[in-house]
Amino acid sequence: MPLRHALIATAALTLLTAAHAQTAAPVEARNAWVRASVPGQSGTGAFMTLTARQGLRLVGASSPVAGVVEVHEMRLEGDVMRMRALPGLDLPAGKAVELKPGGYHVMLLDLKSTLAKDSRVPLTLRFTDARGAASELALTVPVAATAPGAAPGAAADHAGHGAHKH
Ligand SMILES: [Cu+2]
Repeated sequence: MPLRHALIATAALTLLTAAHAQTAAPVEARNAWVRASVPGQSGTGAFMTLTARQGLRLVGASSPVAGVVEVHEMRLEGDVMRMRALPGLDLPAGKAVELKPGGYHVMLLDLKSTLAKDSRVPLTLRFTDARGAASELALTVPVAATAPGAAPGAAADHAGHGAHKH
């Protein structure tokens, strides 16, 4: 039955393609973290450094812990910090783009629960390339109060931590 064989071959090829796409992520995400929230808080930010292998655009994201996830920019307008949603964030090939407090971030809105420090949050980023082809990167992001491994001086609240050494 040649037709049946052809169908099976097509299915196998599709599976191989999917597996390959998972191992060769189009974007590397480093130092990802989500800022912990307090009870009643409706939104929080996710931060990371993204490096795309080929030019891509971050066009959206989703997470089971948030009703809405947007790509945001925070910047100073006059002397007021304002946040706005971006239709997309360009990731030039091979260039590290930093998403950090006070700058670009992924905004989790309509939080469905409190995000406790040291828990983890699934976050899927969506990209398109120059031809409009879509890709995704699924992350599991640690929740923290401040940026993990922040450079000395970057975290102003270190003073309150005492002298615990592990
Ligand atoms: Cu925001």
